[in-house]
Amino acid sequence: MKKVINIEGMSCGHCSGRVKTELEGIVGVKSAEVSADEKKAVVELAHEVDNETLKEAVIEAGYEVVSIE
Ligand SMILES: [Cu+2]
Repeated sequence: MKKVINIEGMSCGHCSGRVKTELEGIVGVKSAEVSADEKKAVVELAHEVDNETLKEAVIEAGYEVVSIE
């Protein structure tokens, strides 16, 4: 299962690294591929993780969630 998170505010690899670390710290997230250029994160889930939890992790890293698909 995959979800795509559209994120505002990332400008470089340091930003995307912060988001990746936060997302991969969530139970149920197998991996997160984060791109500052594409302004998105693709998360691979082991089981359902609600959007609110994903959103909070991005906010914790210091960025804004535009939408989750
Ligand atoms: Cu940055």
